[in-house]
Amino acid sequence: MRDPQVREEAHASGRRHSLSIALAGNPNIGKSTLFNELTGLRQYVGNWPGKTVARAEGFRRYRNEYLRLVDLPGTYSLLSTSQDEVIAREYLLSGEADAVIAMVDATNLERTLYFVLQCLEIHDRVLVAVNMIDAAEQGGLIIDTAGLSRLLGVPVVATAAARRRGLDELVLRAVDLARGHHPPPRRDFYGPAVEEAFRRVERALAACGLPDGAAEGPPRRWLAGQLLRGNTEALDELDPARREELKRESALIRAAYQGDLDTDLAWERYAFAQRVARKVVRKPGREAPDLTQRVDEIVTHRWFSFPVMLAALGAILSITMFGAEPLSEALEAFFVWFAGAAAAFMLTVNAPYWISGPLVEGLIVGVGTVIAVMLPTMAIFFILFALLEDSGFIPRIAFNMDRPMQAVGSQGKHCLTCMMGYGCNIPGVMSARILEGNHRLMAVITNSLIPCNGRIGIILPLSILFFGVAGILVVGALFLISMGTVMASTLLLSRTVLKGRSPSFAMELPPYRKPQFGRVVMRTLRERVLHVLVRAASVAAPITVLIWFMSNYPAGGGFEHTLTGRMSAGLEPAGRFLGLDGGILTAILFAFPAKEIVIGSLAITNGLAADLSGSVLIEEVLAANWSTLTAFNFLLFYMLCMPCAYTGVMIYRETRSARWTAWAMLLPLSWAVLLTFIAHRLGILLGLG
Ligand SMILES: Nc1nc2c(ncn2[C@@H]2O[C@H](COP(=O)(O)OP(=O)(O)OP(=O)(O)O)[C@@H](O)[C@H]2O)c(=O)[nH]1
Ligand SMILES: [Mg+2]
Repeated sequence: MRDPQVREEAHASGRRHSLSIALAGNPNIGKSTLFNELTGLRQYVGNWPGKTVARAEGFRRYRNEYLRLVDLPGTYSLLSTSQDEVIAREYLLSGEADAVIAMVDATNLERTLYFVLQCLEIHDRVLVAVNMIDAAEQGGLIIDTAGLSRLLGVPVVATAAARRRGLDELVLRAVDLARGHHPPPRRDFYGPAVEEAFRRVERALAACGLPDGAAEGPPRRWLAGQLLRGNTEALDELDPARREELKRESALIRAAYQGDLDTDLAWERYAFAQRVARKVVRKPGREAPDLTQRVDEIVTHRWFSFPVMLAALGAILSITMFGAEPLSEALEAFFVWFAGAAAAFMLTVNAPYWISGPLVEGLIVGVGTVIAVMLPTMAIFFILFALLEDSGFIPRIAFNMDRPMQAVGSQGKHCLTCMMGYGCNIPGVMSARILEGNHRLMAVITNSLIPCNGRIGIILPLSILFFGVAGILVVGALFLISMGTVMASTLLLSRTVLKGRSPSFAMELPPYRKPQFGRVVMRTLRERVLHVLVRAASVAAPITVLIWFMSNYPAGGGFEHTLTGRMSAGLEPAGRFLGLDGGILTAILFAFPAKEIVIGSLAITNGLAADLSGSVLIEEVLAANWSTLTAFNFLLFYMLCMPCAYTGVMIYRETRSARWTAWAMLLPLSWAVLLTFIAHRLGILLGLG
């Protein structure tokens, strides 16, 4: 049985979980997929490295116990310094985990095994899951798991997390291991000279009375490795006399080593992983031609890559637009009927206006427009986006963008954080943890320039409404403008307040995989589409009702005398300056808590509230009142102007700095004002106004 009932049960029974099991491994290896399968929770999953950036916990019942499973961020090495990787290391060092499931990729054992060897040094109870065994079998690979277990001295289980294969055995073995039913793993991966250095440091540690083992802290072997690298931070908690002695001793051992110890440590471990992988992986028969390589020759080609990316964007937008129209019309017809029926019902029961007004005109029309306008386009767009993501195309975008991003002072991985932003800016901002130093701040500050699903859900249908088929070009242009502002802002930041070098990086391109259609559709509907609808109900509904009151009271004096009327009048000059009007700016301001409510608030600031139950939906009113230039100005300004309030809070949490939060709020606003003003002036010059 799985989380979340189990979590409640565990609390209710007053019994704490009895065992903690951590999931660790390289990025994009299937840790979160496994975690989700075991706990029933919904950690973000996709075919690109660096999605999980914080620790997640979930529960699962196993016989009479509660297992706590911990999904860790992916990491290539336990010695790196980016925040997501530090989180993984510190958790493994904390000794909280009773067992660690270290995952390797069956299709790429040699490279992913390197990390497992580090796990063996940092923890006493490690179990190896050879994941993606299905993909390995498809490629004709045979993995000798028993041999691997013998060579590493730890239990090994073959799994296909995405297909739920091998999971029962994995849990069984992990529980067994967590209870301590296994000798410590082998750790002698190095050549004789390095092993001798290790022995000497370990002897010195033992002489100082440092215990060995997970319960009392990290294994001696791990501490010895740190000291041999000249890293003495691990000793910080010791008393000064012992610390100094150990520092002296390890410095002597380092100095006595003949050769480059740092290089040998890394290289010999790698060579061991290579030897093991070669012994346990067999590939009978002829090498099949590598599809990933062939496709990548075009997709990551120096010149073809950009047309390919543009074509992918164009294809997504076209399918979305043509597919969404009939669905949208059907939903609209339903809400028109529903609002009419509700209004008629209110009349028959003689409901007073202060009840029927907010309920029908505020709630039903507000929420109805959100659903009718946004649902169809959003569902199609995000299903297509997720299919592309599951296939492995997204990291290629980051790879192709690496050169242009370096030219403006950042790097390709910055684009991965932007891809997260297309879903929602909150995880977008958090995902900047995959970067370090200035690059991380640049990614945090620029993320809200990327339209999230709330905004995309508005931009797509309004573009169709105003520009018809040419809407595809308008949305394409808006996406390119948004990416352009990200790059220009990064350039600006890297030349001014965020000068200085950030560490370089390596990025891995996972193999292309056939997307799992059913899973992707379900996941997208649940996590992206339902998310917006739930927000429409929980945030948008109360706010539209509040705005309704602000726009209708004090009653009797006309719209100009209501609070909304006054705000619109106050913002009118600013609105005119940008080719908009005060009502539009007020509606955008109302959408600060949640971007998706802008349509509902436009309905109200357009003075529709009073006779809306007669039921013209806002789209028709806008189509009649706005010129195409006003529509474009609105889309541009609304897309860029600012993140939602929640994202603002998240930016502050991630940066812990009022200064960077202010940058992240004001930079988008400045772009919005500048570019909308230019678009408006150009539009007038071209006679579109
Ligand atoms: N074929 C196959 N694909 C899998 C398997 N397990 C996971 N995947 C796919 O591998 C990709 C990465 O899975 P995730 O669970 O997001 O990987 P992760 O290790 O959590 O990645 P990070 O959080 O980025 O470190 C997804 O596209 C999964 O659908 C498996 O057993 N077989
Ligand atoms: Mg993950």
